[in-house]
Amino acid sequence: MLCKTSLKRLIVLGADGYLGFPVSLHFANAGFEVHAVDNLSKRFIEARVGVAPLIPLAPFNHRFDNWNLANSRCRISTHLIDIATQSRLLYNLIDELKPSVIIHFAEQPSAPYSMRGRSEAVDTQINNISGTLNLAFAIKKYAPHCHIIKLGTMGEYGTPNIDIEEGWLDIEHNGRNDRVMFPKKANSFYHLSKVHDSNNLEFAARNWNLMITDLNQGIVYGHDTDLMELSKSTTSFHYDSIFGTVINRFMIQGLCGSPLTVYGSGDQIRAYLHISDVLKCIHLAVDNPPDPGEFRVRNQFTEFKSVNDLSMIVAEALSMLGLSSEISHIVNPRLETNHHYYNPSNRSFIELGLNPLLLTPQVVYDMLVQLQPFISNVQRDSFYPTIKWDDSIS
Ligand code: USQ
Repeated sequence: MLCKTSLKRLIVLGADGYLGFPVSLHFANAGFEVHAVDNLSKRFIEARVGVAPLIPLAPFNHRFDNWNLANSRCRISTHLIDIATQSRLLYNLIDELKPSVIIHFAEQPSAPYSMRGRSEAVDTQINNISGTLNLAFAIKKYAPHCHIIKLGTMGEYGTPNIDIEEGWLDIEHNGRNDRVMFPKKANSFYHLSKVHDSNNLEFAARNWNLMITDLNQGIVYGHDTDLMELSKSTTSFHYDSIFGTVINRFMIQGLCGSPLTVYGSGDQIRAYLHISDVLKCIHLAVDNPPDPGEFRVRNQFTEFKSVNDLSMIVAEALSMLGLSSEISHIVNPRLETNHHYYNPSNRSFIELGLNPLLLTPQVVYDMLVQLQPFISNVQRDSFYPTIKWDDSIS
């Protein structure tokens, strides 16, 4: 069923995932007509590598049932489409809906999975790059005024020895000036897939006059949002070494009385944001589209910290719950620089009015309280990393 107002029609690609699901609910709640698209590939990969979300998920088309029952005015429609291999179905969808906005999460999201071996590296890049290219062609043909919001990653930049700007860099070379895309030095085949996406989308914006925002997102943490309470459903929260992001892993490890697994020295610094700030940032991006032909990059994070700092904040929150914790430095399975300069900018969202929820022991404590009832579901054998960057299956 289509809502009457076509001005606010929005498609979420990858709506079955950790972020795509709450983002779909958020925009439906804000009055958009939301179409949720997924190919369920993450569920297949989970089964293949033997991990599962902390809280089991209902089938994709049932995850929105409670929402739709309570919100008959504008339901969330689901569409089972693999945008990487079913370009015809994607074309048909874009042609039929003529959306105003597309938010694109539909990619293989795990750096460790992409480093498991040749086959996973190839699958990650073919899937991610093909899906994004198919989308760019579909938009060019059927909805050239649609704003594409693509989820990229802060990991595209790596850890350069200069300040990280928002996607672009003004340079002077041999007395001449130019504005170039910021140099990229990603640390996994997954992060590289996003670099290639950025290059392809910048080309599409420049040559086809498309409106594209690339959100270079930091590492997300957190579980619940008010909307998930309303929909009586949950998001795909992982704590395992393949899909779990570091703060989420530390929280579950600590609740289970297992050591927090700091990789290497723990001095590596990354950019982070709470899941509720993902919703705020994406809404700001929707409200502030680029001009036609503009490839707008926004760095989507709220703060940056070392892994050691994170482990200490989580340990303090665990102590507020009466739990003691051990911080264990294990051999880093990844090849990443431990001691490095790191100074990325997130000016554009701050200038748009983002008021961040920063990581404090109290914020972690509140998440621990939400997660504690599900601890009996945890598979503890997934705490320790099994994939090594320099020892991938050939
Ligand atoms: N780390 C630990 N212990 C752990 C897990 C991770 O010390 O048990 C360290 C890692 O060595 C790394 C940092 O924590 O230095 C972050 O690791 P992560 O697994 O939380 O994040 P990453 O693999 O970089 O990727 C995640 C998401 C990805 C997103 C990215 C944002 O999986 O989808 O794009 O965060 S960013 O890294 O900023 O590119």
